[in-house]
Amino acid sequence: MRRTFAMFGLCAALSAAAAAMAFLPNSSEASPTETGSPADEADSATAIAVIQNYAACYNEGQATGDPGLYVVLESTTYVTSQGYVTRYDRVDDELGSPFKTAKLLSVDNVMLWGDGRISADVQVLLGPYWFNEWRVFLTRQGDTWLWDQEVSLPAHPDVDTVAVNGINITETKDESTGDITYAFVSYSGSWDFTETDAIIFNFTNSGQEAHEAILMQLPEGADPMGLLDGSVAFEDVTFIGGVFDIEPGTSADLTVVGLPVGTYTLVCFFPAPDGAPHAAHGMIQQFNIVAPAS
Ligand SMILES: [Cu+2]
Repeated sequence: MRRTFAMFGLCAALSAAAAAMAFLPNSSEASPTETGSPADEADSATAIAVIQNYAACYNEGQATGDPGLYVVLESTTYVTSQGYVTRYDRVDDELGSPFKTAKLLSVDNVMLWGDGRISADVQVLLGPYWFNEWRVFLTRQGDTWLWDQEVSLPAHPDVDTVAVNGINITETKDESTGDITYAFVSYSGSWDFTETDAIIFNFTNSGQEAHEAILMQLPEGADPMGLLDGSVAFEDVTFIGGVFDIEPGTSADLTVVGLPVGTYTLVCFFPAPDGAPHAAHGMIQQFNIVAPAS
């Protein structure tokens, strides 16, 4: 049974356990192969309440400039998994999060696990367009359930039409100079994609290095190379979403809903062997969302 939520909830302090103390989630890519056991109604209600509260605190934390409101609801394991040594580092960083809202769309399939954790499958919109589907694990600390892990699940946005656009990531070495050119290559041969309810960009890494694909919108008419020479400031860039750490030989999805007609940019900032970002060696690509032919 899928619970859906029409509105943002209220952020409540769930317990006094936490001392005073973004979502650029570094979710693990592998889908879980094992399953837990189905939760009963009481445990399901608990998990749903904890997740609703976390989302509410995320929104309040972003709106008020106090990310501590939700970082306090995260386990140490989670904070560390996001690349931070302490909660304070994470709070500092979250102040600059490009995703000011997390809209919880549904919570489903609550399960109990042998390690004492509880999970639920969650659909959430980060910012206006970036659709994420995660299995969220909660861990118990004293009388509080904390946000412990996100595992990416295949995205199934609840919309009428979903388009899938395949994008290959290639590395081409010039044998005479040794220089490597990196590229996003559209399977369809076109960088015009028709506007629709949801679009899944499926990236396949055909190279030998890890890559990322960050989706952003630059100021109207800006030259994307301006991201590299500083003539386009990051403050003027709108981050839409992204997939991070696409290992060689793997593929990863980036799902957006309701992305409007316009020009967008895909970019990878991972460093090439010469230390420059891949973007400086070709891994920066603009595309258009175009209106459907009438
Ligand atoms: Cu790259």
